[in-house]
Amino acid sequence: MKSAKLLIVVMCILSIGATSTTSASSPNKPITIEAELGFKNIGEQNFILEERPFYSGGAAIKINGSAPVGSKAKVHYNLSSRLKTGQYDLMIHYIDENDGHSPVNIYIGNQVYKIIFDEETESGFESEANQRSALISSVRINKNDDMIIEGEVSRYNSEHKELVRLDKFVFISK
Ligand SMILES: [Ca+2]
Ligand SMILES: [Ca+2]
Ligand SMILES: [Ca+2]
Repeated sequence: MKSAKLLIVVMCILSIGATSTTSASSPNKPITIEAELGFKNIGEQNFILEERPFYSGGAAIKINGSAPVGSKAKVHYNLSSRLKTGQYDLMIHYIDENDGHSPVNIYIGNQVYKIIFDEETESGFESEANQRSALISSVRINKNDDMIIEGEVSRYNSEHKELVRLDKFVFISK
């Protein structure tokens, strides 16, 4: 019993030490932008909020289910208020539904990055098991650059649709 208590005390000290070390050297501390915060729709189709306990921050966004297959929705994020000029790795956290292969374009500054939501997942709707992430290496962020994400509603082997569910974006400074 005594040794168990001692172990807990030692673990606490270690974790405090680790925390302070991390915050002291923070140039590479990831910056998270939740997809559901501060998003602004542009264009004809809209992204809408979806709240679920398993999402980061308790929510994500998806394209409105009434949008037809092949239609595109765009969402805009202001980056300059959160990120300094520099080079970043960008991790996009999303839900891959098995009823579509949606192409997604990420516009940052004058560059465009493309990913496709085409992983074989368990189901065609939002679930913890369908959470996926995509890494875009070495993204250059210049002053006043914004990010626009354009997703396309798609259909694959199903009567249902993939609605491009986006959870969060994590920028890791290089
Ligand atoms: Ca998919
Ligand atoms: Ca679906
Ligand atoms: Ca989220």
